[in-house]
Amino acid sequence: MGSGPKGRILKEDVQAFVKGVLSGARPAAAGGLDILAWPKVDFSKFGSFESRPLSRIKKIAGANLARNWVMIPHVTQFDEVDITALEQHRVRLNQELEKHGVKVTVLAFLIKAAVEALKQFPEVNSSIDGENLIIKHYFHIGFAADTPNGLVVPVIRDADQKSVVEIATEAAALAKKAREGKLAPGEMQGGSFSISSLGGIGGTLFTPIINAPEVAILGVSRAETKPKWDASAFVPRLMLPLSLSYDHRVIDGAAGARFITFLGQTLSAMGEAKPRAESAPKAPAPKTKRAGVRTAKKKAAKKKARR
Ligand code: CAO
Repeated sequence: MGSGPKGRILKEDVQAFVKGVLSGARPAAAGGLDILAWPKVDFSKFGSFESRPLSRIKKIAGANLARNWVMIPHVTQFDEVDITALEQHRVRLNQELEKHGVKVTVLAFLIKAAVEALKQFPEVNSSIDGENLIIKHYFHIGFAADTPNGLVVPVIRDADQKSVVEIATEAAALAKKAREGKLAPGEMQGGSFSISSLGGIGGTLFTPIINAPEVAILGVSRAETKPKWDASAFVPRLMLPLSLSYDHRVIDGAAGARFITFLGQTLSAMGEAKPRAESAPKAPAPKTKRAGVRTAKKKAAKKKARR
C-alpha cells in the first residue's frame, strides 16, 4: 500500500523502501518478516535518564540471539526431576572432595546426563546444513556463564570422556576465566548442545533460546523441596525444574518429550549409583586387601626367581 491517493505507490514510497532494505530494517525478499522500524522515542520528554554503551559481548550475543529467535521455530518442553538422592550423593561427594579443593554442583551431573540422552537421541546432537542434518559423533557441551560484561558460553569438550569431577573442575575454571574476560575464542566454539543454569540464582521455569547451529538447549532452574504423593502419603522430595527448547524443524514434540524424560530419569538415577572411585581426582590408590595379596604374591615370585 502506497502513501498516494487511493494507496498509490509514490516515488517517495519506493525510496523509503530501498532505504529500509539497505539499512537492514526491512527484509528484501518477498515473504520475509515485515517488521516495523524500532520505535524512536525522545526519553527526555518523560523524565531524566542516562545513556550507556552496550558492551562488545552484549552486541555480539544480542545479534546472535535475535537471529536464533526469529529463524528457529522454538518449542519449550518443561519437566521436573526428583533429585533427592542425587543431592545426598552430591553432598557426600563434596565432603570427600573438600581436601582436594573441588566442588561439584548439579551442573556437572546435568552435563553427564545430557551426554547420555544425546547418545540415545542423536538428532538432538545435530545441526541443519542446507538439506542435510549433520549428526555429530562428539559431545561438546556449552554452558551459559553470567559475566559482568554479559553472557558467554564456554564449551566442555568431549564431555563423554570425562568424569563428573573432571567436568566440575573444568566448568569452574572456565566460568572463572569467563568472569575475568580471559576466555579464548576457541574455548567458546564447537559446542553440540548447551545448558543454561539459573538454579544458583532463582526463579522457576524459563524458555532458553537455542544457540545456533545447535538444535536444542536445556534450561535449569532452582531446585525446591515439594510434597510428592508416594501412593500412601505426601513425602518431601527435592524437585529440579528443567526446560528444553528445541528446533521443531529437527525434533518432533514426541522426541523432545522423550529426550527430556530420559535425561531426567538418567539424572535421578545418578543419585542411586554408588560413588565410583574413577570419579575422584587422581590420588594414590588406597591399599586394599586384594592389592596387598597381589603384592605378596609378586614378592614371593621374585624370591623364587632369585633362588
Ligand atoms: N537448584 C538449587 N541450587 C542450585 C542449583 C539448582 N538448580 N544450581 C546451583 N545451585 C547452587 C549451588 O549448589 C551453589 O550452592 P552452594 O554455594 O550452597 O554450594 C550455588 O547455587 C551457586 O552455584 P553456581 O551458580 O556458582 O554454580 P553452578 O555450577 O550451578 O553454575 C555457572 C555455574 C557458570 C553456570 C553459573 O555461575 C552462571 O553463570 N549461571 C548463569 C547462567 C546464565 O546467565 N544463563 C542465562 C543464559 S540466557 O540469558
